[in-house]
Amino acid sequence: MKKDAYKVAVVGATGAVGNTMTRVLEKRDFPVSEIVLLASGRSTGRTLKFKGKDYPVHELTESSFKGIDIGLFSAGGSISAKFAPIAAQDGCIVIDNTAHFRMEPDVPLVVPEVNPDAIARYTTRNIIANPNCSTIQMLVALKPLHDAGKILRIVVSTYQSVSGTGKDAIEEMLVQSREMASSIQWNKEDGLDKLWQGLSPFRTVKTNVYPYRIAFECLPQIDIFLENDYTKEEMKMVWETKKILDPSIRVTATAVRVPTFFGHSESVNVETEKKITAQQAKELLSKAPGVKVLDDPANKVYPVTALAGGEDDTLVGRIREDESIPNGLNLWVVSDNILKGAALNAVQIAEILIDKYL
Ligand code: NAP
Ligand code: 3JM
Repeated sequence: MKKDAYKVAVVGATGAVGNTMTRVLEKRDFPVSEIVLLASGRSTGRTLKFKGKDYPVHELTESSFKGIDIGLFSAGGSISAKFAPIAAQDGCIVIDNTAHFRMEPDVPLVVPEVNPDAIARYTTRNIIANPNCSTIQMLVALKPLHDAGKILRIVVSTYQSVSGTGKDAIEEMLVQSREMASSIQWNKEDGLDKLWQGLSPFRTVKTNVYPYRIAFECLPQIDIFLENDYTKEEMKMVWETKKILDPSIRVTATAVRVPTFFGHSESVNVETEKKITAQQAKELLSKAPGVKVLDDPANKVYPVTALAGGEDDTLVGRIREDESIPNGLNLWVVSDNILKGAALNAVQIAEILIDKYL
């Protein structure tokens, strides 16, 4: 049903992703006739702004989706598991940001720059899945290289910011950082043993969100451990890449949480069937949709999270040949995990949906 404007529900509207979805709908002037902001009962009574007006936050219930055209979900896997089918049954097309439906064969899993045509298959379930943030930015960067030289294998390590875990994690990192920075009295004239002493009370701080302190630390665990001793976040990158880009690609991933606020960084190594030189890769990436190349080592130009925050494009730099194999490339890929990694990708899917399929 083509319309001039659509009734849109944002599920998890008070969260890091949901709130950004509302901002992206505004910024891109998505045709919204009515916005319905949904969250848990804890948020009842709050209001949020949309296009300069205050809107109440409603508690998500089974009757929230009557008359809603599009539902943007980001309130966690168990909420989507329960409420996305209810919404879909009521005729609402769900664009789901959680991992819950991603690998179901009859649910399209979409990165608009990579496989926009998959959206056509939304009709079976009325659900479209948004991939994991780390998968999205990696595939935006790898699609042009795969088209040019066929990627055989990917080895990726991620450096993921705390905003990917949500508001509680951002707060946990800030509280820990403030406490450490103010209580550790050390300057460069002091010996390192004094720094060790200052750090010592923080070696076993009590945490709520992460298993260990995240301030001034790197944690090689994102999401739960699976039977093969990989984390679920790592396996999401493997499974989702095969579903979106090419089932024959071999992928191995290590996902690490680092103490940055916004933006995920990735060291990506690919082996291709056909040789792609670093120069060719730079040219291909410069023309690729959704990519901005920042690569001028002589002038210290490369992507960092400070440049990626608030930016729609995925930044790619440090493009160089892997000298240990005949057909290999190394890249450094950085993107705003809340924007392209979640909210923007979901709204781009909604845009294609209404333009081409409704
Ligand atoms: P967040 O900042 O912690 O926000 C969680 C949101 O979910 C809040 O709006 C919260 O409402 C709502 N919520 C929690 N329990 C609820 C319930 N029982 N009923 C209704 N709403 C409920 O988390 P976030 O970073 O925005 O992430 C939210 C979800 O998005 C994640 O769990 C994940 O599944 C997905 N996500 C996907 C990606 C991606 O890569 N595509 C990236 C990040 C997150 P209250 O404020 O009322 O508690
Ligand atoms: C990113 O509570 C949950 O089930 C959500 C966990 C989560 C996910 C997920 O698995 O859906 C947090 C942050 C993701 C994701 O995008 O895969």
